[in-house]
Amino acid sequence: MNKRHEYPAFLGSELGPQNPETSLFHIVPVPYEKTVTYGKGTEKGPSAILKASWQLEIFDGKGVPAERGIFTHGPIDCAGRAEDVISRIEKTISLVLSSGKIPVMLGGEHTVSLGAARAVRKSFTDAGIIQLDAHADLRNVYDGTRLSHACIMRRVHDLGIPFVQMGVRSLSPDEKYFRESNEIRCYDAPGLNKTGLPANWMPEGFPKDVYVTIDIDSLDSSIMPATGTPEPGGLSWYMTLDILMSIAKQRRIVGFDLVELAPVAGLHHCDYTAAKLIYLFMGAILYG
Ligand SMILES: [Mn+2]
Repeated sequence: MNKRHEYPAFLGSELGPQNPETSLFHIVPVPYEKTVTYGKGTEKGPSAILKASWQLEIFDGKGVPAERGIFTHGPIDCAGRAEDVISRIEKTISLVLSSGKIPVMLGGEHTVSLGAARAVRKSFTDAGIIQLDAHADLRNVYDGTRLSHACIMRRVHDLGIPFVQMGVRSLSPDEKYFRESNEIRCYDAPGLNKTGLPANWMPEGFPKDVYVTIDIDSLDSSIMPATGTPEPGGLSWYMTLDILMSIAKQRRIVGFDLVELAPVAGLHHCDYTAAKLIYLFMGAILYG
């Protein structure tokens, strides 16, 4: 199938050709899947999100985020060794960041966020990451590799980037110990569901520049079954929006990604949910 058809521009139904130099948002599709352990299909995630974006209402209730320009890059070449793919991601995200634009990466398995984290680390002396995820992703090695989707936040920790975890409800005893011994700030799903988002959740002194990684499995599995490792007891749609708005209000978002969508035939509402979350977050970034 030709790539243009497989990877249509985000909101291409509404927008004419977009100029990369004047577009604030740069969509970077990364159809990468190597270490997924349970349900497969994340390499189809970017394509499904782009296609679903054609169904979005361009007015988000407050304004039209698309007016600031949304340029869609061709998909990153995901052939070859994991390390090579991650380097390609880092290169592309670095280029977007250095031109003062906001990269919006579409995964692919969560491993792709390491390329973005490296780019963010290089471009900003002091940046933090906020992770929405059902899993802690803090394993040092998983299935024999340090570049597994289950290790992504451990690699971020190795880079010396501070981060906050939100929505977690599945982790190993080692990950729990690692969190505690490294004083990693976390707002796990059980607490968020019981008491809501605390007013002063942002750690004091957390960097001003923030990259957000949204693992779509942070959403409750009843509304997001289309992911490799769905977990019950997750975040509601509105809790997720509250978190994203709260981040956008308090910090400068330098980029974000949405990963781990594994489209299921017939469940197109999941693809649409992912596309809508991305578009609403663009709006939150613009309007604070
Ligand atoms: Mn994850």
